[in-house]
Amino acid sequence: MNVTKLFAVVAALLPLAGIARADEQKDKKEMKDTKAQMVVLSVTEKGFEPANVTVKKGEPVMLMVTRKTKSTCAKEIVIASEKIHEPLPLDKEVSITFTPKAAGDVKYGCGMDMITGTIHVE
Ligand SMILES: [Cu+2]
Repeated sequence: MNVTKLFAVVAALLPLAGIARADEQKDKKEMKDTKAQMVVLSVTEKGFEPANVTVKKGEPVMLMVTRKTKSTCAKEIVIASEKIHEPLPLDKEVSITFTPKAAGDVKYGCGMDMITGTIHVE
């Protein structure tokens, strides 16, 4: 087989293999391209961890939240000021994005606001 033909076959197959992953990673890549601030949060028996994080205003924030325990009422995350209300399925990473517009504290919590955390925006 000549080299040109082999290259053509490989080039034709590569995108097919990449489609599923590309879709999955598209969001993360877009966020990276726009200088997203990635914040990794877990829900454990102790609550949201870390409960306090700091981000910069005016730049997109991507929260990657994974609930790691059944023993919690935080089966969802509510960020009232950003009108965000996301279910947190067990052991599944959920990504939430928003752009904090002003400096200050963005509070979030479980659906009943019993287990809480704070995103400091500066
Ligand atoms: Cu709760």
